[in-house]
Amino acid sequence: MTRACWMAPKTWLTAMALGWLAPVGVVAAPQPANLDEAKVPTYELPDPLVDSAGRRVADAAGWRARRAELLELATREMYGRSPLGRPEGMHFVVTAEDPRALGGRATRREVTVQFGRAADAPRMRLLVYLPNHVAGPRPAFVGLNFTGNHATTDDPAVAVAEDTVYPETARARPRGKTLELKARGSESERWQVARVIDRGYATATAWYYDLCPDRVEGMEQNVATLAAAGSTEGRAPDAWGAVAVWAWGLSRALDYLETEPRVDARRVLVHGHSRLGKAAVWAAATDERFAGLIANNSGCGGAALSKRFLGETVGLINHRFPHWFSRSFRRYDDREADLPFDQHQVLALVAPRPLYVASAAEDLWADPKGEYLALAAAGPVYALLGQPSLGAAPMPPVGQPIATTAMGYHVRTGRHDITAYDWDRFLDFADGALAR
Ligand code: GTR
Repeated sequence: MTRACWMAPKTWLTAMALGWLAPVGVVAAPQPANLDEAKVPTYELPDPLVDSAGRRVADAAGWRARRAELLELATREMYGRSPLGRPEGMHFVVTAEDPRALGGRATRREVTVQFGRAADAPRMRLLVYLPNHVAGPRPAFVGLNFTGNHATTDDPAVAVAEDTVYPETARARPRGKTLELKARGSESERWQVARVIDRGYATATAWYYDLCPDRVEGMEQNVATLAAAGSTEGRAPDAWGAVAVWAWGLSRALDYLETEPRVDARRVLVHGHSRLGKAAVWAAATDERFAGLIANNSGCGGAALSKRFLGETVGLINHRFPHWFSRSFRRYDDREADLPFDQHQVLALVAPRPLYVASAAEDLWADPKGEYLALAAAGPVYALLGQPSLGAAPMPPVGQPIATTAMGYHVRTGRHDITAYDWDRFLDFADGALAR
């Protein structure tokens, strides 16, 4: 399973479509993925503005009640309940600071968020850059990264944590310096720190493994040790999965940013790519302190509609990543029609806050069209709350972003990734959405 994660994306797509990668000895293999738009089944999307008793939501107060109902549904049936809030004794330790980072353009701070009083409590290491050329509290982006903070920037001073280097493959590769040096900056294209700083935004990130290692045993490690919610298979059906643990960590990052005078904590956008896009979606849905959401190529369990059964499906995701969602979500494996909600309603939980969804044309696994349709179907909630939605606009062509000050979307050329093109769109959207 792990080895498969490092296949070339094309091989992945073919393998998944043909159903080759089902692990043996687990439950029956899910149906292979469909990548053909013509084979999307007929489906019905539940209306976010009609409650479980069939009553139509008429105003903002009515939406609060409906929102609570939808949040409970998505919690119980999909992401699972978080057993933790802000941990007792949580504190922040600044481990490094440089007021002249990135050639003087930024202040870099490395902060350990200690999830308890004890020095050996589980922790998350946060890397923060604050722009120097603009005064006053700045809006910010916060998101988790895949391979360690040092991978998100070429800045040579960022600490390389021993355990952050391609952990799943490190066993098969020589450990040590060469690997670390190779990893430094290896995701800098995806983070565009200088670009973000130059536009006047602060940016913060942490490595997602600090919160919950991305493997079945991860559900009993790190943050999970604070909660004793159970192992991947031993959890209560509605107990949290890894995506919810990662989302919880994003809220803790925001706790830190609330203490930073150079950040405007009321203007922090949470963002994420792929599985970390799913985590960002859930963080924005559950924590209304986030000013908005940017979900990049987040696919199944993120922005994409499950009921389209195109690309990654509920059955495939639960089969390959049994720790990501609650155990209760498995009852919808290959039964997407039975889902009492869909991802447009999870996105609607972000309303009226700014919401941007981004897709990549070749990333069929994440179902670009399903991502757009979910965003569009959240629109009526935005409209009800007095925000400009995308209305009935059809999915825009590749390379032609559409946005209002509340909702935005683009599909770019190319593969599953985050690029400078994506960041330019996110920054343009943030300028409009967070303007004061
Ligand atoms: C894939 C997974 C997707 C997406 C992606 C990623 O293997 O099927 O849901 O999360 O990984 O995170 O890059």
